[in-house]
Amino acid sequence: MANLDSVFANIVRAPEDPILGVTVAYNKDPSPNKLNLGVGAYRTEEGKPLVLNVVRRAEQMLVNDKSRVKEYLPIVGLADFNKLSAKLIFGADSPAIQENRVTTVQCLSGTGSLRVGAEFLARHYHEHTIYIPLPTWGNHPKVFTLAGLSVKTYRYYNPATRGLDFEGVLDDLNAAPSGAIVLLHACAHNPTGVDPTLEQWEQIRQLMRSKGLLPFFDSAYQGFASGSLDADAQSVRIFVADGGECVVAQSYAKNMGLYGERVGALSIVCRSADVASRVESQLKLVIRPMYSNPPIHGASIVATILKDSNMSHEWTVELKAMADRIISMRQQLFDALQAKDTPGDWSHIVKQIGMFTFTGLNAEQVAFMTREYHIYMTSDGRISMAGLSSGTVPHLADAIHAAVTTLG
Ligand code: PLA
Repeated sequence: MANLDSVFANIVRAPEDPILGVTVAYNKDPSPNKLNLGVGAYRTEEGKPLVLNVVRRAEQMLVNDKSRVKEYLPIVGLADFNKLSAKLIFGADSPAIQENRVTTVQCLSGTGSLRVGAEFLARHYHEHTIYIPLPTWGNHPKVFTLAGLSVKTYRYYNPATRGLDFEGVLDDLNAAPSGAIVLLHACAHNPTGVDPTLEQWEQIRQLMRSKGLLPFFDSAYQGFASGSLDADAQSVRIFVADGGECVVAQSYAKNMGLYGERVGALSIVCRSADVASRVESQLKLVIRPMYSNPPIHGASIVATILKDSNMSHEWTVELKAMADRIISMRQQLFDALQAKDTPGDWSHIVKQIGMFTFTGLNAEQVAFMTREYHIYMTSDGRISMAGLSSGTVPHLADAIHAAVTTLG
């Protein structure tokens, strides 16, 4: 009765998010052996979340600094953070930065940066179609559609080779209308773990520039793919080196472990300083009615670390250790499946890059692993390697073996 009286009585229950919903299901499972390999969140060998030492140190310094206050930041965020973020992705000696052709605004992590960038493009860019890779991070189409862009896909992954469908990429981008926006994963493509080589990036760049396609980079894993911040930014940097324009969304969730602090940046590289400053003035009009201005704490952590060379170095060492642990998980899982003679070719586990392995397991096999082994992962067969440890590899290998042999 009371229910019928509600003005919301007709609301239909929405499904859980395909990625974050995996954690919801995991949290409800009472099994002591349960394993969450859904969301891309780094865990230690002990299976615990990690706060980097350098982050703890920076936070301590911030807390001890009594001159710090809690005033609002400007609409575009913390100035130091923005400058340092641009340097991190474009390189300290980037001509675009030196020529003041880049505008960078602090946003709510990677997602917020993508959203602000997309809303800006929907309002001020002449072409409203954005091409996203197939497959891509599940939130991309939702973010871009809600921002007012129209989403199309380009071929990216070839399930037969478990590698890049490079011909498909080139053909589909070649067929895109001139001026269309193209979403590119800067490194560690999610969910496939398949990245173009530098030579392939160069060909993509040439094609995109010749057709006037606008690159929109999503950089959510800088440093996580190879362990090197510079190596993982190469794709972005070759596009900036040619003097052309591009849009970049950066996240510090993974590489600095600042997930819940929601720290990120949106940069727009323009042809001139004058254009960049006008673009920035319009970005402020996008941000102000959305959330007014961004939070201060996380950005202050990042700025504290990046402006100090010792702390920056300490960060790169800790980042490399995370990347290396993930790479060693790949080897351990591959070895465990080899040792069990699990049917199939599993070499893609060691070939793929970044946080995830795109296993090739189907939704039915994933459901089986969750039901029988309490292993939680997204239904597309993606495994977060960062959630795995030496102790849990055998359990996962058992589950994959059973899924493959039982369900073919
Ligand atoms: N872009 C890509 C390619 C991502 O994989 C993610 C996060 C983001 C942006 C957004 O991250 P941020 O807003 O937290 O900075 N993807 C995660 C988490 C790690 C998620 O889905 O929100 C994933 O498990 O795919």
